[in-house]
Amino acid sequence: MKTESLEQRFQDRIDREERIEPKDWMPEKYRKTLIRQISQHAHSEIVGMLPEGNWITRAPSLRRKAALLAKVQDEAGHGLYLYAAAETLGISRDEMIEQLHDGTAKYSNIFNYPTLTWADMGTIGWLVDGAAIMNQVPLCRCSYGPYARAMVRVCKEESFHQRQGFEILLTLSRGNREQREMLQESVNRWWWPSMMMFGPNDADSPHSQQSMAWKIKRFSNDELRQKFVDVCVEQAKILNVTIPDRDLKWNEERGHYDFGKIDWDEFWRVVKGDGPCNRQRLKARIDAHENGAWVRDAAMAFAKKQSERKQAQKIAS
Ligand code: BYC
Repeated sequence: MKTESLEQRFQDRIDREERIEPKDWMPEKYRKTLIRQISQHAHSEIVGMLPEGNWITRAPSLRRKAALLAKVQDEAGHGLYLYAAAETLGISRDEMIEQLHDGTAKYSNIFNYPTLTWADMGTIGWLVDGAAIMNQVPLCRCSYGPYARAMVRVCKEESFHQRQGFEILLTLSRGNREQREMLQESVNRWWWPSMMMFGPNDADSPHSQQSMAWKIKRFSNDELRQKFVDVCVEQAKILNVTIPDRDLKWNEERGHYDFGKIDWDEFWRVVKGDGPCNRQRLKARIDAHENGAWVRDAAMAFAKKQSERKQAQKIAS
């Protein structure tokens, strides 16, 4: 009875658009849902550095290299804000990393595809960051304070990322035939995986209903996917590129573009670990973690020494 009224009071706070903060009472399921979503989001940022990292040494100019390097560093920063936001819910960074490495935590499907050409750096910015912004801007109004605040800065940086990607593609679209073909081929490979980033259709999304009631999610997976399609069709015209979907057409009645069927078998295969690069991505993360063990050990030893020195000074004075 007591729990029921606590839950009701919690829901009333959400309905009044009050922010929930780390020390406030919250249902266990709310805490778990947020840990799941925020940690998976953090993992996506960290794993998401790998496909682009592949092109830093091969960027076609110093200017392109500097921008790409800065973008990948931003992604590391996003991962760190998000891990810190998840830690406020009572899970440690070590536990989250372990869940990524042993495969119990997911990360975005999109980062299990290879980056085969320079055009992929542009397409990731345009479509992948574009999809990410569509999903993340509403998260700035998420009911959980630390997550919402982290998202404000993430979104500002993501919008720069999206523009730098679009500008790479715009340059290719004004280039020679080979460059224009490279652009089209890249968009052909990334379009459908980007559409999958929004998650399963609403009818097949087990978490959506509760997450919307708790105002963690403000729009459903399908609503965001539709907004993404509507925006991209117009941008594709500027790039003079064809979106690889024969069923894409304006629906006057709905006031939106209709689009073709998504291959959900492919989505689940990739999410469950059997995409083109899943093994390579996880191996790279695990290797980096193991190779960095000495840095963590040294930092811990230094912190211990500092605190012992402070303690000794206190006793002496
Ligand atoms: N990939 O009930 P649903 C970035 C899973 S990083 C893999 O709809 P929910 C960037 C889902 O986790 C972009 N798995 O779930 C970085 C669930 O499985 P579990 C990352 C997916 O949570 C570097 C199951 O399917 N963005 O921007 O209500 C460079 C059922 O789904 C995916 C975020 O993480 C997927 N795409 O809704 C460039 C944003 N979709 O957990 C760019 C924050 C679904 O029960 N997250 N699943 O095992 C969200 O907004 C929501 O978690 C989602 C899914 C919309 C993704």
